[in-house]
Amino acid sequence: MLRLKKLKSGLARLRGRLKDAFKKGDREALEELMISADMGVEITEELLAESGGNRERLSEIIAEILKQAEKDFTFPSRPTVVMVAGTNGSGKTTTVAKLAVLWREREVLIAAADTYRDAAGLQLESWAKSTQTDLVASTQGQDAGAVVYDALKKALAKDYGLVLLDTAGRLHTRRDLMAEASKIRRVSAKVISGAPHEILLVMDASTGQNGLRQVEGFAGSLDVTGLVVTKLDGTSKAGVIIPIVKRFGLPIYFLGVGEQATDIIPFKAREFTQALLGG
Ligand SMILES: Nc1nc2c(ncn2[C@@H]2O[C@H](COP(=O)(O)OP(=O)(O)OP(=O)(O)O)[C@@H](O)[C@H]2O)c(=O)[nH]1
Ligand SMILES: [Mg+2]
Repeated sequence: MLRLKKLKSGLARLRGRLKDAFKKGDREALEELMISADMGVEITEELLAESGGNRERLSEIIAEILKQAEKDFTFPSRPTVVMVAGTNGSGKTTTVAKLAVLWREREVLIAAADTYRDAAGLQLESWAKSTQTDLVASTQGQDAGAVVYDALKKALAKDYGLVLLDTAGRLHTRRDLMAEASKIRRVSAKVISGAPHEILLVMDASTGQNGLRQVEGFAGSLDVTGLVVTKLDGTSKAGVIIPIVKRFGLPIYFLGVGEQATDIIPFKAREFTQALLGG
């Protein structure tokens, strides 16, 4: 449970300040902290009213909310195709590498479908090498759909169990790039019926409320099936998980807790609540 420690230490500062506020019974300070941790004004008010500012009670309520987002990841077919999407720098490529390591025994193929950013291919190649994962590489400017097509054909021919599609960072407001994301989906479905079986949206927790709006934008234009929330190893905005779960009702499959390939943990409501509030 080494990785859980990273989550706990990542949230230690916030947890410490919350603990102080509880200890002093300082409701105003507590309210301020919850809002500055990006739980949102409305939700903070609700949570405080419902819990009466009592730590155990608040902990129970938050764990209950977060429980809705707890879901085991399943692999409906061979190969299962997982598309990884999100805004620039949210941690997509790193998450692909982490998942490749986590699911190694499933026989993983990675597709470098980020053909937009210069050196994106190289970054993924270096991850593939260090994690010893097979990769369908690409060059900048290449059609992302074509890379996905090649990767899925290869996966079928060589009997891979899982294909991870790394995609370019994009804002949901960029029409051309969102169209590209849709194309990746269409191409996937053409090669393998039902693919991509999961579309994971990678969200950087440290972007807080801003990230929340991005989830909203993505979920509205791409059929996101679940979330990976990254950079929880050092953010004061981790409270944003609560409005995310309340508002979107999407599963949170994993949390990113560092830059290494093993820095990933499945999302567990109780563990997260404890890391946030102690107890
Ligand atoms: N601390 C920390 N850093 C992370 C985590 N996940 C990713 N990073 C870092 O965030 C930065 C961006 O990560 P990438 O994986 O390249 O992000 P991306 O979404 O693929 O970026 P683009 O492809 O440019 O959109 C890198 O410096 C990563 O090491 C995490 O869970 N914790
Ligand atoms: Mg990337």
